[in-house]
Amino acid sequence: MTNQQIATHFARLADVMELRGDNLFKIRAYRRAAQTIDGYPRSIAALRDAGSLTEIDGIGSAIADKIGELLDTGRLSLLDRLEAELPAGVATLMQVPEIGPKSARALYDTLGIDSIEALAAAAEAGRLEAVKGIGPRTVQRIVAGIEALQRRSDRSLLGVALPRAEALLAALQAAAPNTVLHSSVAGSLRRCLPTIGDMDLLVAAAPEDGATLIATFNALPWVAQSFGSGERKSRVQLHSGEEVDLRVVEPRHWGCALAYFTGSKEHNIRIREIAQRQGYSLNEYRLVDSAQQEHYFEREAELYDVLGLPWIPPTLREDQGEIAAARAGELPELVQLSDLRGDLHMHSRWSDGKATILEMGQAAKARGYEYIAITDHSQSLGMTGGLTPDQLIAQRYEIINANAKLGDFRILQGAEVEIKADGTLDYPDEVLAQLDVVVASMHSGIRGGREENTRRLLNAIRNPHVHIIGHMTNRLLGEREGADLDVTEILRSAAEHGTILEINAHPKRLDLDASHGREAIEMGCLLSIDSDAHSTEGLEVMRYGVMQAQRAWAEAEDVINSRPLEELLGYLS
Ligand code: DGT
Ligand code: CA
Ligand code: CA
Ligand code: ZN
Repeated sequence: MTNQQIATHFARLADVMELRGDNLFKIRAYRRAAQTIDGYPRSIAALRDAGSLTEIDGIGSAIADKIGELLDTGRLSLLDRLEAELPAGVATLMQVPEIGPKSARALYDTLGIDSIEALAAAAEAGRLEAVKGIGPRTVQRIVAGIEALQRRSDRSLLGVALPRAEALLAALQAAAPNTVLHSSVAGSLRRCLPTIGDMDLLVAAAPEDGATLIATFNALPWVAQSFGSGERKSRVQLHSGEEVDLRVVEPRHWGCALAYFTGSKEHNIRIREIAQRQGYSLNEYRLVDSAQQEHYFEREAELYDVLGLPWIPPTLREDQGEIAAARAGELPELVQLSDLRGDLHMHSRWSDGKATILEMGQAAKARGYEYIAITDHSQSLGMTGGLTPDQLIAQRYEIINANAKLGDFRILQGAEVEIKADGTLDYPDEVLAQLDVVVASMHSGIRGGREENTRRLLNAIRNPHVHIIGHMTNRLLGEREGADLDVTEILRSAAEHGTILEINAHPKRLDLDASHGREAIEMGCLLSIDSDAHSTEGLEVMRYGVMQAQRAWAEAEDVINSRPLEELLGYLS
């Protein structure tokens, strides 16, 4: 059992006791223990074996005994008993991020709510405000919390799953040299969705190698358990939690199989209809014509070609008009990572970044960029070490010095200025006017209503000193809903004022999302794909931003940072 798992049990014990109205001192002691254990740098299990648990501050013999029980039996009998005494389901209310023990208790006592479903129904029926201490704002937060909980599902971030999948394929290739003839990620990974349900991997190998490859894959050290495998497929769970579907096909099946397993299902259905209309039948291995002749394709493009279509990039395969566009010869020429010449949103040690300005510049130059903007946080974001106007002046000197050392490369001075709750910006216009690049973002207070949030963004968009709106909704995938916004109104205003909209490439953000990005382009807005890096390694996430831009049908000309420096500066001024 990990320290974190032990801590979770004590935190839950404290919650349940609070829900019951138990002794406050005990509750506090359990909560403190949970915090201590969670943050403890060494293995609690090992300390217990060494008999030295009680040497830790805040862990007395009673708690040490409970840790022992947990480690031996995997359970806390006290917690089990107290939970059993509660009305069934009340404790589960606390899974909703906004609901603590007090509200859970009040919800049950007042309205008899004992499940997430009952909670959602009561919220919908407008009954929650009858509960003491719950006002309209809290209701909104509870509704958002329920949605977040339902969505928190088991999907993993593209930025986490894709590198893992790529490493798995490389490990398979290394473990079975000369056997893997082609390999690729498929499914939502290949279509680059922001979150991934399960990982689909596809490998081509000679028919006689299939079974060995499957066995080799199942024996890779990353694989925790197998849910069953055959000659040509395997479904496993990794130690890191993800589930993986591996398929092995013959090389001649590669084109059809890759197309089929890439999906989306909706895109596949449309493709199959097109095949049928031409008298073919199509499955994941081959195309059969009306004379029962079988056709195999080693490349995906050959399949599309037979159907009279150009190859459609996987990032477009969502049945969102890509087939009609392909037929009309109007597929976009999608922006590529190599089109980007710079990165206009990143942080240095001046606020909450880990690297110096010079280090960020060197790392960006090494990636082949021509320019970057350092956009540290503004003053009101205290916990990020946001800069005062005076600090901005001092920072300017450091940027000038770094530029002198970097030669043919340019660091621009920017800021990520907070759009405050009242819609004003965190620097006065005179300060903003001194900066090369102004990214305006909302971090705080996005739980205001739709109107308030929209008004804040519109104010920023109208400000002539603001160049870019950073991560428009401020969503955090799997953690937090984005702000409720009138997106169309915002995009219209951005187009009108020439304000650029960011696709933030951080794997947790990917904000704008693809549908907003596409709407923005259709309305005539420019995009900027930015890393929001807080370290030199943080620059690497750019590829996820490019993938989302592709999903938004963006071409290089839609993306401001694909332009050369002079052109960029011309636009910004
Ligand atoms: P996910 O895993 O939820 O992120 O989404 P996908 O798209 O990876 O879905 P998954 O893993 O269930 O299936 C992978 C691909 O296999 C899917 O994108 C298309 C193909 N596929 C799966 N089931 C069907 C089906 O019933 N019909 C068709 N036409 N294709 C399917
Ligand atoms: Ca999948
Ligand atoms: Ca799958
Ligand atoms: Zn930032």
